[in-house]
Amino acid sequence: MILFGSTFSPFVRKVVAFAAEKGIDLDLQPITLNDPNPDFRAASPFGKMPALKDGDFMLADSSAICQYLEAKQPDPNLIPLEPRARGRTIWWDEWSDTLFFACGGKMFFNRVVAPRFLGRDGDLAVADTAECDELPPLLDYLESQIPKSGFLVEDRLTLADIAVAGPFANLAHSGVRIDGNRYPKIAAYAAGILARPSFATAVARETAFLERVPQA
Ligand SMILES: N[C@@H](CCC(=O)N[C@@H](CS)C(=O)NCC(=O)O)C(=O)O
Repeated sequence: MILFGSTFSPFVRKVVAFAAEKGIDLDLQPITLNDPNPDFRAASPFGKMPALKDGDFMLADSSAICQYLEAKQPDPNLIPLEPRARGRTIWWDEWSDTLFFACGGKMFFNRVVAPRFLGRDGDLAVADTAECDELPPLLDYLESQIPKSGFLVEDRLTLADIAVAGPFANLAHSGVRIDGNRYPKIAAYAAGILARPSFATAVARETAFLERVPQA
């Protein structure tokens, strides 16, 4: 199976980690923003990463791809079957893809993507407002929701944790440090999930890449 994308995208990183936790081999083919690669364009009609090609089957969108992989290879189960747990898992996936990304994406785009990848200035005021005003309510909510087990749903790893913890790598790349005094659960939670081998390799590669790419 081919996955088009870059793990700098939290959506791509989510699929890479999800597949790794299931033991599914993905051939990650690097894609940049607005990439004209025809196979990628065929798999992702609106040009967004990630996109999957499995033989003659193509699919875009990280959540759709995770659902596809889960149906294709049910073990180990990462999207619970019990109705409430499943609903909560989809809630967290959605929370991360919409609310969390709407905030974190402003920091990552303006502090990293624009200056480091696109060679132009980002809007640092937008990034700063996101960090100071938009991030705290999201973190306050997450801090209130993390159970003692360290997993958001069913006290075991699910798509919820993969979706929610992954973007903390983007926050780190954007220079955001989680205050362990204010957010002790989040600090431990994000560090623990991102230390899993399913995330650690990609995140280490991203960090090493950023160290080599100069600021604009
Ligand atoms: N809901 C989609 C979002 C995908 C997405 O927005 N990806 C971004 C990168 S983080 C992208 O490809 N942006 C390129 C563009 O909008 O042209 C998913 O879960 O995969």
